[in-house]
Amino acid sequence: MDREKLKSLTENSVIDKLYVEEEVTSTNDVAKSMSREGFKGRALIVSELQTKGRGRLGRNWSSPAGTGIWMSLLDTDTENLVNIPGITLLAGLAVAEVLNSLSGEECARIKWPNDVVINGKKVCGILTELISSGTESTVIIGIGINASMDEFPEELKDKATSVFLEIGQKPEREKILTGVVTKLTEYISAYKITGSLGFAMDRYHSLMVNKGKEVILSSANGDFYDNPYIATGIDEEGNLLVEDKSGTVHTVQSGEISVRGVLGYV
Ligand code: BTX
Repeated sequence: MDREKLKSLTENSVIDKLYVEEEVTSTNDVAKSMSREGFKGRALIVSELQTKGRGRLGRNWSSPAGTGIWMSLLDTDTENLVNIPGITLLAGLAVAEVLNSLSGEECARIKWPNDVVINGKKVCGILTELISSGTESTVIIGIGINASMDEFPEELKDKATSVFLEIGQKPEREKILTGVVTKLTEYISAYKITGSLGFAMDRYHSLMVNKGKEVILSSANGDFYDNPYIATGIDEEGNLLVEDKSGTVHTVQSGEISVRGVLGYV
């Protein structure tokens, strides 16, 4: 990652601090340490390689060197952030919009709550974490985008893809990163001011891959669901709305519940 090509982010005050690393365990871990050490403001941590990239619920996130965008945006100004899961949705929207402007088509879609997919495969994953100490809290938005991989390990072949494989160009990672962080910080500011996802709702719905589709809900603790449901959209807090067979609408919070399509992942 060329630090020079990222400097507009600090010059334009999109972020206060930029850290470009060669190797870290996880950019979210670095952000957590910074928060514990008293950092105040907005920082971006980017690394060429993550040795312990993380997904949700302790899952692994494959983060090889040089071909991906592995980053965390840390923000300690959380006073007006009413709802943390909403941030994950805004990050997905920012990534999908930037990838679509690169390709010139609406090929990147959002799979609620935290993936961006192209042609049914995951091109980006998002892990938002909140660190609280006393009355203060920090939000850490970890974003992983598969940029220029031309292949994936066997276990990911069926579900993972990259910008290169789908859009056909080896993208300039710095350009995607700058676009995503700029858009995301604008969205976060709007979210803090309005306290609702209303301002992004139409755009979110138009890019939501599972909207109007049958979905299967499942959870690790084996809760019973009357599957399948139809996903009808999101509400202003970022919850998923699903309709059961009798037409009753239910609200699904992200977290322990996983959502997949009737015929597979999407
Ligand atoms: P998730 O729990 O929704 O998805 C994790 C699952 O995705 C894995 O179990 C695996 O099946 C699949 N997977 C693993 N690696 C990849 C990959 N590179 N591409 C596509 N699919 C993959 C998603 O969690 C949240 C991921 C956030 C990653 C960022 S990178 C920067 C920051 N640092 C960090 O440690 N995590 C975040």
